[in-house]
Amino acid sequence: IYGGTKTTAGKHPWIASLQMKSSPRSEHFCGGVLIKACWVLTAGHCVEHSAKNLQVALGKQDLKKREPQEQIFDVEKIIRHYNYREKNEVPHNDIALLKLKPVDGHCAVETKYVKTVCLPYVSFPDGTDCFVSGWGATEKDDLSHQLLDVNVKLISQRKCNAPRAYDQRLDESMFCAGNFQRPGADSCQGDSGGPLTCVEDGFYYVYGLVSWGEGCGLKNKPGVYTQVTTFLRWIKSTIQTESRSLH
Ligand code: 4AZ
Repeated sequence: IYGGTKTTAGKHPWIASLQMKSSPRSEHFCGGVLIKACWVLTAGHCVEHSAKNLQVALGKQDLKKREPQEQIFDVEKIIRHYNYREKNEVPHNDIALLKLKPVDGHCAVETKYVKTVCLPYVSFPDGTDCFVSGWGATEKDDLSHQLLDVNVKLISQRKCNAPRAYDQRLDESMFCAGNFQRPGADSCQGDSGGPLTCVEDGFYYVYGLVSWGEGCGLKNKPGVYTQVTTFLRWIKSTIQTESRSLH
């Protein structure tokens, strides 16, 4: 996260750290977001590895520490969107679901530090103030061991597809967020797959997933996010189908 600040513990209890298993410590490579006890939403471009080498850490703040509030899971299944494509360096339909492997019959247990986020059911207007959070690159370092967040505003498709911005490279599966006037607040490498959340009536909604962008914190190049509302039917039907079938 560029231009961000350290979050207080439990401010984003749905954020997940996707890690490659390795000893002595697993390595964070992408973010994710808990939408149901056994289900984490992430970016399609985050899941090129096999499920075997993957783990999902919930309830984390500091990646360098073992924390009493953390909950760690193996991944039972990776389901990437059937229309995920990378074309001219741009990921399209950049979304995937991870099914967590239950431990003693259950997945995530709700605590102050681990909670599910709401799926959005309507669009938020341009200019809405939202949050993006993650352990990705900062203006100083290529990873932050502390969870950071920053405020970004939703930007209209018209502005973000303008010649000086992304010049028609955005499709309906994407939107931009940031600040054209005052750049610097942005997601960056390592934040991918993590949540952009917007608050309404005290409820947090996962409106976007960190997907791509030209650089980080640059003028006229805001962060690009997967538009979660475009994929609501896919998310709901996939979870329903997978939860119905017994394994
Ligand atoms: C990346 O490489 C990446 N500034 C993520 C977010 C942004 C740029 C790059 C947005 O994963």
